[in-house]
Amino acid sequence: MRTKASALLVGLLLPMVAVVAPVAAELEGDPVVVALEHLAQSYAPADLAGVIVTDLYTSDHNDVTHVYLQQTHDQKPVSGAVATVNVQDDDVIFVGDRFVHNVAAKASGTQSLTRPDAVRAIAAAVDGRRRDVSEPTLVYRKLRNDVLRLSYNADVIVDTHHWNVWVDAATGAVIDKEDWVDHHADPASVVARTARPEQAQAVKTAMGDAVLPPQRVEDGSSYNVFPAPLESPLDGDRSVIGNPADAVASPFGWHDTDGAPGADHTITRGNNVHAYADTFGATVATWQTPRQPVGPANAPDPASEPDGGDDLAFDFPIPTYDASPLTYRDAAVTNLFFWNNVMHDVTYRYGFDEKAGNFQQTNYTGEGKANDHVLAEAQDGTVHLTVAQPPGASTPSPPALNANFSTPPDGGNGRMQMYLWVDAYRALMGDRNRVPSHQVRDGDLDNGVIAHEYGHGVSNRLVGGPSNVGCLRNQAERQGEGWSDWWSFVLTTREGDDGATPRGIGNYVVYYDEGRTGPGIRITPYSTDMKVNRSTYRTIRTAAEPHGVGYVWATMLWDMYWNLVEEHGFNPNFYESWETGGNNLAIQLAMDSMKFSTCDPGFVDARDAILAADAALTGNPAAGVPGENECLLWRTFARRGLGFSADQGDPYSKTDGREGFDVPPHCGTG
Ligand SMILES: [Ca+2]
Ligand SMILES: [Ca+2]
Ligand SMILES: [Ca+2]
Ligand SMILES: [Zn+2]
Repeated sequence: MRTKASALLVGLLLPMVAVVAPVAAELEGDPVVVALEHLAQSYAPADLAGVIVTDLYTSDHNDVTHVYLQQTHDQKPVSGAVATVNVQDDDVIFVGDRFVHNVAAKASGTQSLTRPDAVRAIAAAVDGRRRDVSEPTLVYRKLRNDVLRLSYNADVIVDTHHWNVWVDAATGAVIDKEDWVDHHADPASVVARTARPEQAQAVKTAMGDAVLPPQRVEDGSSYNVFPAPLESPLDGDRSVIGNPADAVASPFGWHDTDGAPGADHTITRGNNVHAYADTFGATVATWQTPRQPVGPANAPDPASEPDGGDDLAFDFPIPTYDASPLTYRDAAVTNLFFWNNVMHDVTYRYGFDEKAGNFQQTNYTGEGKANDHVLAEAQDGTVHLTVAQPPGASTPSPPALNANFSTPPDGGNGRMQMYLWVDAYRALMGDRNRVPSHQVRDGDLDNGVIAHEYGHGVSNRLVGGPSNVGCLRNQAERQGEGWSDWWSFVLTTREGDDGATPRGIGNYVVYYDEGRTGPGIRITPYSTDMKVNRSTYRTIRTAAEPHGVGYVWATMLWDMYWNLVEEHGFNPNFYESWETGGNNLAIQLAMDSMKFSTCDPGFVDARDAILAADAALTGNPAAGVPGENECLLWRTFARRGLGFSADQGDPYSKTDGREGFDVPPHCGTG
């Protein structure tokens, strides 16, 4: 049964009486009341007085209402003290909470700084300019050991970072900061080995195999791109794809913004993404023909939004990959536009829709916050002028070889920055035998990298609710990089593939020309074969944060994907519903579990959220009916040490966990 929270409660400070007094008849079954009554079993009334509902929505496919709550003290939010309560059929089916007991006793600090003082301190904390700092707000920041400190909080964009900073309201000392930008690569975890391009053994995918939505918008548009399931140019050639917009997720096509039939843009811009080149300081792109900066950073270069004309025909040449990517800029922007839209449409199908806080300029349903389509910046040159020399001549600035995604709260534009990749990884890793290729490769042509970056937007908006994008930031066990690597694979898997065949991340941009089976930039390639990828839960103890830790999580997700495929079959069309294939089911469980999850999940928390998602989808938790895939999921996680008796310890520590290779007794011996 669908329940709707009363508008009165949402967004207001909830009086204590709502929790402790007998519930008025008209509020019975209200998910917020159900959630607070549940928390009242563990928390004193004083700790729940003034709780704020930060987000609340109901997922259509499983009828679960997700209630995201924040503690307050003295009418100020307690940053980090949040709870996720999932309600189905008037019952609480899964809870993750980071609330604090005895808030009043743990809160401390005074406000002696003025706001201008706070702005100065926040700017100084990140070497930023004062004018770039947002209006500071007073909050209590939850620290380790549940110390709550009165702080000024604001965000500020500096270079490739979008910092969210807390400074002590009395002294201006930095208390905490987190970056809303997720970066693709972590040079320290890179191993390098490569072949010359002419030795490539590309896994060519036959044209005509492109994966397209089952219902499409017939707007006449066409794009010359690397379509799914191609991961990169190493997999095959481009082809012209017509009418690719999903009629469910993008009902007015990819160039609409007003919700009325007819394109509102003929350039690479629409409701889901605005793609353009941002080569500020574009000497990066070619050492043969140095260029002058062509405009401000984080804005379109002049004439860099390719125009498809009234026919919406986006067919631009790539004369050769050996020349500067500037020579195929329009083709690169087109591929970037296409894949951002694909990610929008696919994730929409699985519940990252308007009310769940997705990225759209206009919300056609009126739910969720709008005006936050992705700004996709191709051949981004903001910070890496230092690679403007022949590759190998000197060590380039590592940020050049990267990509990133900035995720502000719902209502703020996502920003995807795709950089150029000179052939320098091997040099960076100290491999003296590598003769660098003289290519410069463009991340805009690597669909896996684009999917990875967009995946950060999805996970950051889903975990903890759309208003809270800080739930995959601070804990040492954070899974964000894992969720993102996994996206690179689930949209590029083909009929006949299997989980044992190694797959690397980012093979194209780091010049592993054997293609998708190359080692990639993580600790090992991904594989369900324990001889290829032997990682288990304890691997995170020594793995780098965040990419190495994420690699372990993606390893488990990849196992889950293939075990579900083995059980339920493979559907090449990843747009179709969770009932049509094990891979579709894997995507659904992944998406649902992020909505279910506690803020700052450890690995056990994240595992439990997946189990709960399966129960809500295929079982009936309120009636005690388990999920159909419960034991399959337990066996999957148990094989990698995240079984029944695994203990994560503190999610903020990656060294205190204990492995468990067992399954619950009712699942047999594993
Ligand atoms: Ca930029
Ligand atoms: Ca939004
Ligand atoms: Ca731990
Ligand atoms: Zn990443």
